[in-house]
Amino acid sequence: MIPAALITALRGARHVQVFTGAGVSAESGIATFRDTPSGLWERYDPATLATAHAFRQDPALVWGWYEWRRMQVLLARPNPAHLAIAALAQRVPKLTLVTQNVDDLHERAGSTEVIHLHGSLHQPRCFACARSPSQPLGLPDEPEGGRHLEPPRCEHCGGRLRPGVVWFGESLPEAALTAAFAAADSCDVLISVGTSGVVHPAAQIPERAWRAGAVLAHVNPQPLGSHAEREFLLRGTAAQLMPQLLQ
Ligand code: BV8
Ligand code: ZN
Repeated sequence: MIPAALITALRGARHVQVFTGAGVSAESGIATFRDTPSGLWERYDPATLATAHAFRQDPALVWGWYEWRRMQVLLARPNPAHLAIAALAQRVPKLTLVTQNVDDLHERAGSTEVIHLHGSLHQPRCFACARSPSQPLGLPDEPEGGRHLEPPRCEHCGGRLRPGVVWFGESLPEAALTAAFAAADSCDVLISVGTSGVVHPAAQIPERAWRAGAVLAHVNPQPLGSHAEREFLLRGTAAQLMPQLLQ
């Protein structure tokens, strides 16, 4: 059930920011970072695989993990939460969508100008010269069993391609973070959907919006901490609750 005060705040909002994490794609079948996926990957902690160090140590293991994840995304479809966020953008004067996710499910649901703080699975680049391949990657080589896959080579310098994501210990794209913070400073309502709020600096965004006077809402089946005022905890899943915000 969505509190009436939140519906009223949404109806009167000039600028709404939606901030999503892995939980918004969970009901599309994409494993979140907290739930341990099946198979080989149960033995690996994403935080250790999602690093440049891991890629240097074992490029085939890391590339295979990302190709398995890319396969999951290619087979997945946007869920009602992605669709509701795209529809919300037609209902409010201005909507800024910021995601920590590296999938393209927001775009495939019809959202435009999606701010990707942590990059994308669909934009590999060379680990050595940082240039992108002229051709998009084909279908992953079915690594759902978690096979090691040798990364393709760069057509410019022969170096190994790496996933176009921001690894732990790497800086976020400056323009994306600046835009996300600027939206947090000026939005009237911020809706955070499916994020555990542990990954920095992205995790600062909701707090920053609250300090700037925004009304906050968190969509998550798990309990989260909250301020005494101007903050709503909507306990439930993204696909269940996000369509209700459109009422
Ligand atoms: C940097 C791309 C420094 C890769 C990712 C300050 C304090 C503490 C630590 C740090 C700090 N500053 C920096 C750090 C270190 C580190 C960090 O934050 N570590 C944490 C883990 C302690 N940060 C970094 O390294 C960042 N870089 O700061 O650089 C620097 C400075 C100068 C010069 C050089 C460097 C880079 C962070 C980016 C890492 N890359 N992704 C990839 O995807 O493989 S982050 C990765 O984690 C994903 O993006 C993912 O989104 C994110 C996990 O967060 P969530 O999205 O919240 O997902 P999670 O699984 O955790 O939670 C899911 C939630 O959904 C849960 O709450 C669950 O209850 C809920 N849920 C489940 N089902 C549903 C649902 N909700 C709704 N509906 C459902 N159905
Ligand atoms: Zn190269």
